Amino acid sequence: MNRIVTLDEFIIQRQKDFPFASGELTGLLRDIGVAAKIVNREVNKAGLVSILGVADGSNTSGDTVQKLDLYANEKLIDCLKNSGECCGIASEENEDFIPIPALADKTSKYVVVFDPLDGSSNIDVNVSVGTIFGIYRRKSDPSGPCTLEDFLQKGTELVAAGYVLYGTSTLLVYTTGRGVNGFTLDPSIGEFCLSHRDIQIPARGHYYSVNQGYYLKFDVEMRRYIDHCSDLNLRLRYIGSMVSDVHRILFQGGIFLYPNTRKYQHGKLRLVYECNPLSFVVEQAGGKSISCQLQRILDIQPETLHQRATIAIGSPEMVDEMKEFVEKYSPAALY
Ligand code: P6P
Repeated sequence: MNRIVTLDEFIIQRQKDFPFASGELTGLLRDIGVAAKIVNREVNKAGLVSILGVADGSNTSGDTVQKLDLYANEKLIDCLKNSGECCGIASEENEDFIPIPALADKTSKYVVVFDPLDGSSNIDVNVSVGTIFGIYRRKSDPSGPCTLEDFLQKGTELVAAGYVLYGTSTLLVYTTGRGVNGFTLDPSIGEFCLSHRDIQIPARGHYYSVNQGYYLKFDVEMRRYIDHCSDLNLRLRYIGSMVSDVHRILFQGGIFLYPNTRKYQHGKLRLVYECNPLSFVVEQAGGKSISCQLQRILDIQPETLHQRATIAIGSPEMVDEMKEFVEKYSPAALY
């Protein structure tokens, strides 16, 4: 039986890969692991305590905010604030970024972006939800507070990214740009333990994941590609929680699509704290991630914190195929 490798141990082992590492990134990743354990504890008993149900508000996305969203947001912010390892936070639940004053003699060089509880509409029906996070090096003057520019960096600038999936088990998957590894929470010892080493996405898979209910609202090229998936007898799997849907695609192969619709003309999903971190993970596992206008997600320059993007993410051969359909059938391609 393989020896248990905890998340902390793994992060510290891997820190040696970075000769100039000062331990701050290590500390940040560990803080996110702690926050994930705290959120997991509440997610797992959400049905028993009064944090179910809808909080009286909506977030910057206009989504109705579930109490567990707020709880997860608070815990992540608290853990990151107390660590002194980051100088700023941007969250789906907060209109503006949150500068974090330096502790004593520390000047942190990182900022963190996250969606504290993605897929929260699934909470009350006991379907898996997740946390998505990304870590950037700050670009602003380290002697002062962080600025918006620190958060509006391309995904290619990500130092680390990952997600926590609160499902049948609680799994933390992350990358620091040297491959992707997964850690399953062992509740008996309260530790995330290495369970999926060096995750590689299959070149193609049997699944496609899209909200078929919007089919008639998609552009013709996307409808043609979705018809192609159906013609191939691929299986449609759509949970309505991006982390869960992308996680299946990462592990079993396939493609996840959220194209533009009449309601979401630039797509629904958020570029900075949903699409970019998951795209970094999937690319590091050998996959691809592009917008439905065929731009590599990680190359898109964010203009605003809560900017939306269309996305096609997953197995490289399937993303390439989708690209061919767009090139062949989009009206722009016909002229
Ligand atoms: P729709 C959850 O609200 C979310 O932001 C993503 O996690 C998910 O992929 C998407 O929205 C689902 O959106 O329009 O299909 O309900």
